[in-house]
Amino acid sequence: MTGDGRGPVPDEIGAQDLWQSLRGSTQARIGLGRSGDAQRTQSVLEFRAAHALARDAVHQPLDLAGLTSQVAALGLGAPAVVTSQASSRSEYLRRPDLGRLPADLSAISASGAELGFVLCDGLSPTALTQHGAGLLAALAAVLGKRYTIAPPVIATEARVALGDHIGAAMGVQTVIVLIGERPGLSVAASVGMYLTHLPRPGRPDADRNCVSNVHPPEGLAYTDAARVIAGLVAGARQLGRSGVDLKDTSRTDSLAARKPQPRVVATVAACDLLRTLRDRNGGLMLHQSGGCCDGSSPMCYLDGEFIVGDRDVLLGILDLAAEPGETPVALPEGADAVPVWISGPQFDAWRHTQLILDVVPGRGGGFSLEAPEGYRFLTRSRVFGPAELAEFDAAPPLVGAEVEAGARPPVPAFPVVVADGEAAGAACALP
Ligand code: B12
Repeated sequence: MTGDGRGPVPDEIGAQDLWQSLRGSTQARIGLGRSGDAQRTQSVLEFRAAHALARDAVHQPLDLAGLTSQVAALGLGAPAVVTSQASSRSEYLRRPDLGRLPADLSAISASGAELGFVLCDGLSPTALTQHGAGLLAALAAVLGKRYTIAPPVIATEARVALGDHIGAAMGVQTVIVLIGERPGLSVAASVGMYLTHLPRPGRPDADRNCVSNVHPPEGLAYTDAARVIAGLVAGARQLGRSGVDLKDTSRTDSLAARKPQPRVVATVAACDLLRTLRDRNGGLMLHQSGGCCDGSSPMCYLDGEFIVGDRDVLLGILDLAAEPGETPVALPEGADAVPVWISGPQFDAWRHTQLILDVVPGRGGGFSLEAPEGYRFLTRSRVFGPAELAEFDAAPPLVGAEVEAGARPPVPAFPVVVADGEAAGAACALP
């Protein structure tokens, strides 16, 4: 541009390449140039088209029949359909307060489930029509393995806070509202998710967490959004609340390169046997004590049956709900969690190796729960490389006294279930 502001458009002064590379990193309208004193016709037309799309997205009614049948097909139960006290789209836009109050919730049955999903048209029914069912499917795939999920609810002329009434009527511990976000001039069909733990009417926004801009391919992908929500759900359950005290750690956890490998992983076969034992007996724990005879095998006990010593080392917590190759989003809870302990002296001998819990035919150690099953647990080992060992310097494992005092290990940044021991690099079984 020239000093009087009437100069040539940016590309005429050779700046085109600069603007092009900047445009690649934002959907904002930057470096549009001008024609004389006016904007270029192309920019004006593009702006008007985006504005028309945004207006249409607000006013276009939700495809309720289509969404209801797509949601019903997900196998979460027949969705209930409710509406707010706003009696029309026009009233909804003029009276946000009415969009936060339910007209009638009698279609909802209290399920007592851990999680509930509410799909709300919000300010972009178009967004829900485009993304609602796909996003819900991704959420259910990740969360359905760990939590009970109530039949979904679809709400029209709805604002975020309507989810508090609906969540309370569903009787769920945590409600997740999927809602069409106010359209902007770069995206008209984007879904926001608002998570509220222990929902009840009157909750302020400070009690919620928001995950916004779900609109693949440009925005957040469904699976990434589900991963963030899974971390928030686990965090809310541990904390007992959502909102400003609950932080999203999923993005920092994804800095996997800076995190140590888990010290213990399990094969699919070991997890299958653990699940069988868990289903029959209840929560489990494993302990590798060292010494002779049974001591060289990992012993499987009912959780709490073996008294852990102050100097015993917690190698990790196996997750019986985890899939092979899946990177955990949170520490496992309840009977899915199997802590793996090793005695202090054994740890000193094996601290340079990753332990891979496996299963072989045979008879388990005397007190170990798998003894009558015709299989026994076996620990294989993979020697850590120098870079991996360096990562451990910053993250020493917890000992019994620390866990007793309430400490919890970090969420592993790598998969903890492996297809088989050899594929995981196991050199041998521990002697
Ligand atoms: C409109 C808007 C606002 C308006 C809301 C006014 C109103 N009465 O509607 C105002 C300007 C007040 C606002 C303020 C804030 N906002 Co705002 N807001 C938006 C926006 C542009 C659209 C939201 C929307 O369409 N919601 C759907 C409609 C249908 O819901 P609604 O019931 O009508 O509106 C409710 C929610 O939108 C909610 N809300 C708005 N912002 C936020 C932020 C958080 C963290 C929560 C829990 C709720 C919330 O407040 C409304 C009233 O209850 C989004 C951008 C986006 N892509 O979604 C950002 C967005 C949601 N806001 C954001 C933030 C950070 C805030 C503030 C914390 C900013 C600040 N530092 O003060 C505050 C928090 C306000 C609050 N309610 O607690 C972030 C959230 C980031 C995150 N993942 O947590 C977003 C995604 C913008 C961004 N990309 O950074 N916001």
